[in-house]
Amino acid sequence: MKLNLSALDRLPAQARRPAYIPSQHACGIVHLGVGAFHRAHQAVYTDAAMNAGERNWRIMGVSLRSPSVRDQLNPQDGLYTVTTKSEARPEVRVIGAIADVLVAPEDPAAIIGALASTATRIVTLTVTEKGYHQSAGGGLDMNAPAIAADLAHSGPTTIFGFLAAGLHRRRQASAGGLTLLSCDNMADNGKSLARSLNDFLEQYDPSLADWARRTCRFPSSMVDRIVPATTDADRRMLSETFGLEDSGAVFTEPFSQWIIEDDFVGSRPGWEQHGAELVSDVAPYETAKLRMLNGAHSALAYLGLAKGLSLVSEAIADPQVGPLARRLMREEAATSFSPAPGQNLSHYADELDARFANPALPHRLVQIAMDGSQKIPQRWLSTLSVHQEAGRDSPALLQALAGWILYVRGTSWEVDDPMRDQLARAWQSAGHAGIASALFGSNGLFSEHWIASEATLEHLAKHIRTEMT
Ligand code: CS2
Repeated sequence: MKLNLSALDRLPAQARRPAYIPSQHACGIVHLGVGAFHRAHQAVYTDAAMNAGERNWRIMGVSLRSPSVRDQLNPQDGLYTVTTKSEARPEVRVIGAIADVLVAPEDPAAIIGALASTATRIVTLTVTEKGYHQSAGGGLDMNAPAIAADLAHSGPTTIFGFLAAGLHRRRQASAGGLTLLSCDNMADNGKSLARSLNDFLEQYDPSLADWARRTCRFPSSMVDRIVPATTDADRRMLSETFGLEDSGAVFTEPFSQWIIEDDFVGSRPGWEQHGAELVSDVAPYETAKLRMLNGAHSALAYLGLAKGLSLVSEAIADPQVGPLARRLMREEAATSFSPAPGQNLSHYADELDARFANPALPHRLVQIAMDGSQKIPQRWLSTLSVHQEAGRDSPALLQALAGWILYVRGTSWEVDDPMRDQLARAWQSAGHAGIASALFGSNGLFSEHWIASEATLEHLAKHIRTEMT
């Protein structure tokens, strides 16, 4: 059965469906970056709020580049399923929270209109690290071609161009400010977004920058749910087991966590009634997640791929890679910051171990390996810099870092990374003896994030030499 509004009443009994009539709800949220992660995370919390009787919080989804999610969801009236997979039987839930998907290059005016609408109170974002165009020193990279083009008003393509045009219209219409809620895996994601948007607006229209500072809020949030890219085999399973044809299906683990800084302009869905936590300071949770979960994930990816493995569950079971990732989490990441009162990092590490091992969730290492240059600063380099300052060694992290350096050489595989060309040039000019220093020495490409000591550079160079000979 093809999933759409008219099929809702005839769905198989095991599939949970919205307790509200989706088409009777207006949108209150615009989401930028409507990929699988958003659909398995924030949209599920919002759907739960509407199931519980809250009204008019549907989501206007925006794809910044590709039309594929629009092509999957719009013919299904925005409906899609989230299937949780563990060793138990998969559970299927139909989500009605997404009203429509707009594709930025096709209809920028519709997106600006949605951002400017008085019904919109919250903009959530999952645009991945590179979508923020951050400069190495923090703040917005004004030299990025897409940012320069948006500042030249050549038609928005970046989140900043769209937000600026939307906020401009809101100010004109006295529609009030927005809550801009970043849900990406970056340290201090709310503050980073606020700072970069402010940098952009100062160039775009300084009076709008001032207006946005006064009227908008930028809460930080920590988001956590492992959502592998959907495969044809997943869709087949859904159709064979549940009789459902769903082009927009997403598959995930039972675990889900969302910790949000309680700093909103106006109303919001009661997400905390449905598992989210509203706190005054997200930092310890965000740090734990980035350094432990994401830090271990990236280590599993580069070291696992080097051994010819493909999945996270295989890498965590590997006799060398698995123990290294555990040491990285427990001995290096968990000891690099102070947890919040009651935050149990050892328990968190145990949970992560079990989540990585979930055999029902084939999570591909190449999915994690992409965009490493944007990920390793907050996943590894901040931890390395804390320990280096305290005179402590970080052998597991250094081995992972050597694994990444070797990976970005890209000899027989495609490196999917916005810094791919710079990394390739660094390898060409520095060679294996000098690459560690070209990246992490005092004039290295990553020196704004971390400058390795001489001893560490030698240690890295030795690892690289050993692996290459
Ligand atoms: C992963 C994350 O792809 C990656 O880099 O580390 O997407 C990870 O699965 C999520 O952050 C889990 O919440």
